[in-house]
Amino acid sequence: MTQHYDAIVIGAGVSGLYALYKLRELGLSTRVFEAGTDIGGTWYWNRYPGARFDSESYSYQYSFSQELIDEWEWSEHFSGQPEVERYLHFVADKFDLKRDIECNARVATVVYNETDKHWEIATHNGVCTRARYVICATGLLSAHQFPDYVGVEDFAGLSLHSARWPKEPVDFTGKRVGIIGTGPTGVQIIQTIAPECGHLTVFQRTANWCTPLRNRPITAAEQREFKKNADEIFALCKRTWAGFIHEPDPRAARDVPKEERLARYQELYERGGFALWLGNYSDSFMSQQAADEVAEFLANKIRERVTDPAMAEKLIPKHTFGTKRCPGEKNFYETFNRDNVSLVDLRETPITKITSTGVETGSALHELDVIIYATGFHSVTGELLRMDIRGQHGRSLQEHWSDGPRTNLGVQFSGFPNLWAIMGPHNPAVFCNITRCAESNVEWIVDCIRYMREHGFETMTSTAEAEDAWTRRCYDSAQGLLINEMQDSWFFGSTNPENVRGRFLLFAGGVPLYREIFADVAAKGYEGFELR
Ligand code: NA7
Repeated sequence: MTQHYDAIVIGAGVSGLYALYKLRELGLSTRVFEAGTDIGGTWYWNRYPGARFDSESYSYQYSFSQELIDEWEWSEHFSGQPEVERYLHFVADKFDLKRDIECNARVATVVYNETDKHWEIATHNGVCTRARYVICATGLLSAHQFPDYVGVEDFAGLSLHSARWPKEPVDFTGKRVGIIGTGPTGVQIIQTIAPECGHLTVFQRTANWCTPLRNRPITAAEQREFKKNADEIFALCKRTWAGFIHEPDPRAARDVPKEERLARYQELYERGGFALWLGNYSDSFMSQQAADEVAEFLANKIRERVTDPAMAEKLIPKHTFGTKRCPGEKNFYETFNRDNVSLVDLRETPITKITSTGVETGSALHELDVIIYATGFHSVTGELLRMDIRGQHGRSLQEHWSDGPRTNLGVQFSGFPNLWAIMGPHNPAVFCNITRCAESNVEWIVDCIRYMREHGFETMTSTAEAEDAWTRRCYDSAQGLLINEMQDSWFFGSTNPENVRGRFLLFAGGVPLYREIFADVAAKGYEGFELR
């Protein structure tokens, strides 16, 4: 039997939970479908050892309810996955959200019925619904990927992907463990499990510029401060380019004496989190010279911390500082001083295949009991393209995006009326503190729906022209930034299986500008969108 709702939300992570809350406020009957066996999205799936925030906990939390802020106590400056998951359950329980969420329900098809202007949504487990509005809250980094090495299926030991980590703890004691991938996830896992493993072999294709996280417990006095100043913290996040608490020095690095610059790098290095990445000088993302100086500063730190000079050189990245998100580390570099840790540089000796007993690189076979894949995601578009979404004239999203994703403001696609994406392609996630961006997207989308209902419009869809203009604007937004020269990253979908790679998938104009554009479009009666 087909159930009818006003709105369907796909995904019960940070974005989906808030979308449900806001749609309910509007009085809409809403159903949320979630593929996991429970809510939490990213924080449900990524339960690997060492998983934690790279945003300060109090800057990542929801801002919409003072009561929620008052009632919840974060225990650490960068809380770990178990606590974040508990927080999302606390939110869902507090606002009684779970009664409208169906877990274990991965959406398979989302098909537009032009006759009655409704969407028909079916899950893999056979639930069929119809709704006027669909909101995809499927996340940017949800569609996890195994590498396409020959033999991945053949390994006889335990294979784990970081984004599908089992709920039961994995015991590494005395085991020969191999990990492929040294992005933010790989770094968190490596530094956490190394002391436990019999031997840990790290297979590194690209070293990353890691900065110290400096996590620590939140003291009672800090707790009181954060609660009292919550509004100021959120206001600060609204002002900054990336929605974080880190504000760069407004001067260009070249206008500051070298000694003062080096002292600032040291101070930011001590401060932790993304301070060195985001709180540097105003030209950090544009000036090669400024980025190279920070890189040299960090390279020297690595040389100081890693005792074997040859190992240190392998751990020093070769790409420009700041062009990828910086993994937050704690004793990551010291991990490579341990006797039970070895590093295989895949640029020197690439993996040739995975065998039943381990990983083969060139002529060497690394025998293993466990292989951990921290190899990332089909980024940004992955989860949207895994569903079969068909808009007007039966046109699929796959067809619509055959030359790379096209969106209007990152939230709508022309030919797909009343379907919105939160944190879809072309949003500012390149530098974003996710909840800050998710909240503003949800609020804007729900305001669209409110506007439509108040003004008697049945459908809203982006015009093709506005979509083309926004898509071009996203490509242009990366021009002049150093990130544009670093196409080997998830910002460009470098490991995505689509035909088209190397398209910048995000908006690099910053979070404040993004919010201004949204406000402007709404103030002009949703310019660039067709309301019928
Ligand atoms: P990332 O940042 O996409 O990192 C994936 C890592 O896996 C990276 O080191 C990749 O190396 C490596 N990788 C991917 N495919 C392969 C193959 N085939 N062989 C060897 N190594 C491979 O994902 P994360 O999960 O670490 O982090 C994602 C985001 O989560 C991060 O930005 C934070 O915001 C939180 P490569 O660099 O491609 O050479």
